[in-house]
Amino acid sequence: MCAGCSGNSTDNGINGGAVRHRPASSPYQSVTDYLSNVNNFKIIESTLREGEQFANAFFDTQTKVAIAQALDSFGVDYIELTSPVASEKSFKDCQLICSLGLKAKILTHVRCNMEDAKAAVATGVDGVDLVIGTSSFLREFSHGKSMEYIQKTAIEVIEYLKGEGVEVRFSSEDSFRSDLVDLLSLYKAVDAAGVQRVGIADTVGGATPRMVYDLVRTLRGVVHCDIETHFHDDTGCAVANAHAALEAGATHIDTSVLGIGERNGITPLGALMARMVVTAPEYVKSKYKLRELKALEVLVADAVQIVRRAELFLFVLLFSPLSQNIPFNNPVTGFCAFTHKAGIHAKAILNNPSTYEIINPEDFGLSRYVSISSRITGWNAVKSRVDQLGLEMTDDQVKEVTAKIKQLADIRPLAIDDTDSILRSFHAEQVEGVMARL
Ligand code: HCA
Ligand code: CU
Repeated sequence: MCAGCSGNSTDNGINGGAVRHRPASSPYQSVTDYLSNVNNFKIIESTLREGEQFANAFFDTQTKVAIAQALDSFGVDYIELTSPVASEKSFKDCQLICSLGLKAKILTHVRCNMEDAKAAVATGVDGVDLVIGTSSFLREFSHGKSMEYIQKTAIEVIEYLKGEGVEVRFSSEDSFRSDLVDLLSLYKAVDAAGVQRVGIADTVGGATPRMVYDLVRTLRGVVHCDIETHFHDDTGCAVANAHAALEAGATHIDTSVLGIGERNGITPLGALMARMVVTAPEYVKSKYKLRELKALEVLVADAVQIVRRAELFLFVLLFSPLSQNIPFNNPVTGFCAFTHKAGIHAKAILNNPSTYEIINPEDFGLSRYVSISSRITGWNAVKSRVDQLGLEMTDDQVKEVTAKIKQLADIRPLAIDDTDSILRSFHAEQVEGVMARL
């Protein structure tokens, strides 16, 4: 909801009744073949691991606990934590979060070696996410290990972890720039060794949905275990790639709140919810507490101060303090995500919100806002506001006052309060005129 308009949402009670589906004749139906998991996927939430790699992130213990509890309440399946070998505090915080008794399974993310695996087990996690770079870039310029060495170590570490009774996932960094034959043989071997999941990661954010579909589909034919996917957003494809991965048979998607992570981060939890609530509404609405999304995002955004101070000042000045730290055009929770402005849009929205909305804001505990304070405002939207304010006006009068609003909005930006004053004084003048004539 727009800030200037808190509490003034033009919700005329038709939201709930709106039927939100594609016209029967549309060729663009979502693909639900035997491979697809769009109706049945799990979230591995990595705000407390990948998110800690975000440039601005510093989570103290209390903040980590608050984020873990909020994620758990929202309904994510897994919470992934920073490696316990990263620092003493990381180890202790991991132990603490494991002891909270959350419904979500707790994972930690470690390099594929015995020392890290042992530290992970010592924290009491439910599962361990193993990772090693397999692309020629990383093998040559990062760890310097051969594929044979990677496979041998992986099997040893997996066997150790299985013996300890924890869930195991094996993933390769930079999967999309790794040799396909190498990658598939490695995954076949770790699958045979009994991992619960293999993971593929677009570490540099260079993959397209088509590349993702092809790789996941190929992998689906090679391994029996679940398939987790991890997409960086350097080229803006992270949500689309996650969707393509599910269509191709992936079972788990990595997310972080607001997408925070290394560089510009990974698939954002909220944007994925927006995508999937449209693709698989029953599944998403029954599984995740969508109404808690905004509070969760505010919690994380505040913890990392996503908006720089100067911008923050401007935001507070212009918009609601509630949305100050969430990017303005964020799916669902951005301040203008459900704001309708052009007269043509406003008119249709007031008749049926599905005309210009693919998502129902009420599913997320939010409201739409129909802007009536600009030069592109139409009289239908103004009429709806007039009715809300309880001012009696004929259609001709509404058209006249709309012309006044547009005239003023041509000169300067108007806030909702300005527009309401124009409506009220115009109404008062009309009433006085009638009285004077009596
Ligand atoms: C990194 C590691 C990782 C790991 C992903 C995974 C990546 O920070 O480089 O474990 O699947 O993007 O490759 O986040
Ligand atoms: Cu990553």
